[in-house]
Amino acid sequence: MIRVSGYFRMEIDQKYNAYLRSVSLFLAAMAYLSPSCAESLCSADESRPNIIFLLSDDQTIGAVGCYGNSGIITPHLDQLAAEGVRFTNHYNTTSICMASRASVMTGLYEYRHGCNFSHGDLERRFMDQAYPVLLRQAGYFTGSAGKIGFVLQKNDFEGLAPMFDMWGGGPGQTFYETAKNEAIAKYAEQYPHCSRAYGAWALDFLKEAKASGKPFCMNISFKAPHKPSTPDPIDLELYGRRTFTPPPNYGAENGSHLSLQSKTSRAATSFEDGDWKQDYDKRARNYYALITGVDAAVGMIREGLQREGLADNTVIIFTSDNGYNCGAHGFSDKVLPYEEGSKSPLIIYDPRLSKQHAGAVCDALTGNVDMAATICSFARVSTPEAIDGRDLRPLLLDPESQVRDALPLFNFWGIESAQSMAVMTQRWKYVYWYFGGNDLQPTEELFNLSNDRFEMANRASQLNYASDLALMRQLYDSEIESIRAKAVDDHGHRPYAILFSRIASWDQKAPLLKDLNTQENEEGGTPRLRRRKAEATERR
Ligand SMILES: [Ca+2]
Repeated sequence: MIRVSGYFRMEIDQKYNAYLRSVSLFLAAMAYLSPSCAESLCSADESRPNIIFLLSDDQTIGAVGCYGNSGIITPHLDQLAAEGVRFTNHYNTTSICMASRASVMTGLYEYRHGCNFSHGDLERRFMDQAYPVLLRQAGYFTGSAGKIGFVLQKNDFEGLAPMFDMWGGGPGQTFYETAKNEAIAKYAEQYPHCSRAYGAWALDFLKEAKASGKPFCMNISFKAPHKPSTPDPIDLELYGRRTFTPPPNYGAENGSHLSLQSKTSRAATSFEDGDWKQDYDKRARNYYALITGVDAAVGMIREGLQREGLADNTVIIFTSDNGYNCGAHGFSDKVLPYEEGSKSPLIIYDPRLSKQHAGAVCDALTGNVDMAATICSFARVSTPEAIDGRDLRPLLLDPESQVRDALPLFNFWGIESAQSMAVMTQRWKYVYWYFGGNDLQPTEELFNLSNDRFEMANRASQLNYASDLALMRQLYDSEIESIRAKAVDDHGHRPYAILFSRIASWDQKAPLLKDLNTQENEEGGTPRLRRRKAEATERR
């Protein structure tokens, strides 16, 4: 008989317990993830849960209490995270409303669905494979309300409504005044500001969905906290004269190490005379109060679920379509690949999971393209082949695991000199600023996010990071090859396989820009003219 000392006995016990834990986790995962469990372990209802997808507009990851912001008031989102799983590395692969929303719907990167300001509207063939359409075909009762953010080709917004069982969507940017939004105007007397009015719409949806006898998928796209800075007075009052400490990378003095190209962006030029510089506290109060209004609607929805007896079988996903720079590095706005502009909160709550998963934090690399695959997985519906997004459900059971090694970030929009592509791993962010005109030189940036979350040191030219740089360049080049192979036709994304290339010369690139700016499009204007119009619309 082998005698085991106390220390080693303890180690063996720990290993055995870890083994038992891994076995039980594996069995739980099989039951949770496998379609076959529907018949064996789960009731029919539990196998196809209801799904609520909540999307805010322009909310950066730091603008929620549970993400470490002690100045903002978000009790319901904090509670949702305490009961669910909170993701800390969630990126919008194109960080602007229109393209991001199309990526959420389809699970495709922008260069594959082609939809963005100045690139064109969403083709119907892509919407026909969007997750709400697939779920409805599979027997789900579906609904959508709020700022949809894109239209179908031929300027067809009305074509979206018949794709849902219940519709509360509005065109363009929609309005904070409830009464101005036709689809929710009936709630205006009780809820004059739209965020709570969308909560009221949701309560009516829950009743209709319950009456249908089907599982449901409800999508609410809040207007808040997008500009203009006009929160519900009920929420603004909560902040009183509260003041805030800007983040350590706040202001242009903390952006001098960043590329000159980034300084030509709307995000840079609008900072100087914008609210985030002129009156940080006032702007933050308004921004946070708008999010507090969304939080109140989340509370209304969760109360409604309890009242209708639906809470135990309804998955809730909360995220945003893009981040917001909030003055970081001297940028307002979004679009840029830096952390504040591209990252959003992501919280997923599945009430069917055991309590041991409540409050888990997951650092895996996730993206807006993952929403469609994840929602389809919850509903046990197959996704179209070869979408870019991944199913995040395995991360709910094992937050330490990963669903990908790398994720690209794109900006195909706005002034040409500030467009860029980046690639992320969990540790590194590599950004390539391709623009070499106007006396600018193409620029590489490499940030070590494991110890520099505020991106204050560009490591690209430091010799001791050469191997990391080489690896990130490889990942970047491989995404260029994907653009070359997979970019959708007729949306102006194909030239970016050369424009964003690290290898092609500026002489090869410059004529492509000229083409982009002079080519007539089907609507009779040049892309540049359309872009200016789109910028004007987006600024509202
Ligand atoms: Ca947005």
